Amino acid sequence: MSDENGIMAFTPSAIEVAQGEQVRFVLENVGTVDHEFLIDSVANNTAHKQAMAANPEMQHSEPNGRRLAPGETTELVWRFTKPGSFEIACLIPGHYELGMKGAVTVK
Ligand SMILES: [Cu+2]
Repeated sequence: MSDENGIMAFTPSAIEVAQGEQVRFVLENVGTVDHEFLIDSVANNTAHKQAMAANPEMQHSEPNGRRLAPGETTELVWRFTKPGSFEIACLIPGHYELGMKGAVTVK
């Protein structure tokens, strides 16, 4: 998770996993502000983003998400049980629009 030069990003920004595969994401916020990592469908992330725009200080306890302060590192273990296209997103207002999203393809 980074935010250098006004560009907010996840690196890598696209991953492909096999259906049934369990992935241990090691998350590191190397940026200068808080960032989130949420795995969900694009539709769910869009709805969640609208909710956060209305309430930016919204706290999360979702199993599919983490919020990291600058310099923080954490892990999230997720098993991809369904095939399809999913998304990694940071839903802190403005971040998604500055590029903070990634594609997850489950085959
Ligand atoms: Cu962010």
